[in-house]
Amino acid sequence: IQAGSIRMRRIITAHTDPSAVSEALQRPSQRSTEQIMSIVKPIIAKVQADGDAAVLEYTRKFEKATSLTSPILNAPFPPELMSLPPETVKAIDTSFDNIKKFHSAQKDPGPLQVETMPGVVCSRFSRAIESVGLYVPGGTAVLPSTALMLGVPAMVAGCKNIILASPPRIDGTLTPEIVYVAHKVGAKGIVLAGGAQAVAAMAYGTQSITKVDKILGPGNQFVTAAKMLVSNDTSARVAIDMPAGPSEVLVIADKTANPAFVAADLLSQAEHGVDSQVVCIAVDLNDEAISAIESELDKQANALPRKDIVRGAIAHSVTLVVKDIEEAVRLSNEYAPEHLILQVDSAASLVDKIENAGSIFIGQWTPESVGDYSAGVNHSLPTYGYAKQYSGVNLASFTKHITSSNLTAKGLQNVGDAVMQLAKVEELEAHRRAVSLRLEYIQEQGVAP
Ligand code: HSO
Ligand code: ZN
Repeated sequence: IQAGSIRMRRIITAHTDPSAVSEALQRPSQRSTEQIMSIVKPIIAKVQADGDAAVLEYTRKFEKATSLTSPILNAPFPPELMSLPPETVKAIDTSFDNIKKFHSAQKDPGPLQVETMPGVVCSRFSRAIESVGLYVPGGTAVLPSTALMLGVPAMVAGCKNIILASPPRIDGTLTPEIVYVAHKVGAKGIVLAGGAQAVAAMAYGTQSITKVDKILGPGNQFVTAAKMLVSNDTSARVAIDMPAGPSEVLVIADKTANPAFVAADLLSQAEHGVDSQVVCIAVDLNDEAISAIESELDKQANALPRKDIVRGAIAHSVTLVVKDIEEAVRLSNEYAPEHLILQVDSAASLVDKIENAGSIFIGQWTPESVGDYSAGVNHSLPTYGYAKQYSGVNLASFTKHITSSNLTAKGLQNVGDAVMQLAKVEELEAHRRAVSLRLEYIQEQGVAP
């Protein structure tokens, strides 16, 4: 290995104890939740107590935006704040259209209705969550794509009040791309704050920021901790999308995979942050084939502007060499990656076997980047193994369901005995009588069938 070379650890599973393989698939440990919570709690309390003044104070302190005078930029947004080169406008518009198409197709086809017994009709239908707060992280990269991934489905769902939150730059402004996206999705305003203070402002509301019903969007550990705290506070009555951790990708590659493509995909995730993790599962590849991926990775990594970040991510990343595709799928399902890239022969036929993943990228012509930006799928996905129980952001994230029951007299006669008997078992007499007095009425008065 040459000095300065960037390469991942290599583990051949056939020669390794299974517990060591599982160990290699652990996510990099994060700062303890308790430690983070102790930093975040007082920030939330201060925003709750002092509102706008507290939000402004934190933004001045953390973003160094000392000239900022209001914690929110309200719509309509001045055109000069979203002036962009035409090629950027075109890219945002194309991505917006595709994300809109895919999320519009996720709408319920109409109320679901089932007659469970003659005269007993149950329905379910969805309604938009009225007010949502969309967190768009700042930090080492500007992420207008995240504004699209959250804003477009919120708009499609019909949320009446959409607000964004994003930390401003040092001069107090936002990147014009984010303002343009906010404008396109019909956002009412953009909270000029990041971190726990932005989350608290949207959860409780301030003098100038409306309280929201749900907060969505990725963020660092402080943002995640704040989201968890406010969603546990019944006085806030606010929901969150999911806990978020650092971004990650798992690539399954076999002999048919192009080493340059595999390396490029691993690096596109590694450049997100030093805490990102990338995993390559090499299916029955010989030494030469693995070395080809490794030298591509090293070569490409060293040519990247963010190579120092990449180096950090690669340091806790791993290549697992496995014997067959079944083993690859088993390990991938165990890891439950946020992104799963399949660069294998007949990749599409493998999808049926995937149980846990945020989003799958099928075949050699589908880099994760297309899903990150423009294909139409959402890039706000469960990380840190949460793909085992969470879906990524989708249209349903911005809606909730209402159910209804509608019975005829005949229906009540049909289901009444079951209800009365269970009410009796639970010793809830008022429940039983709500049925029995109606049944008696029907018996005495008769009703039209
Ligand atoms: N891969 C990131 C999303 C993103 N990539 C934003 C580029 N910009 C997490 O899914
Ligand atoms: Zn990405």
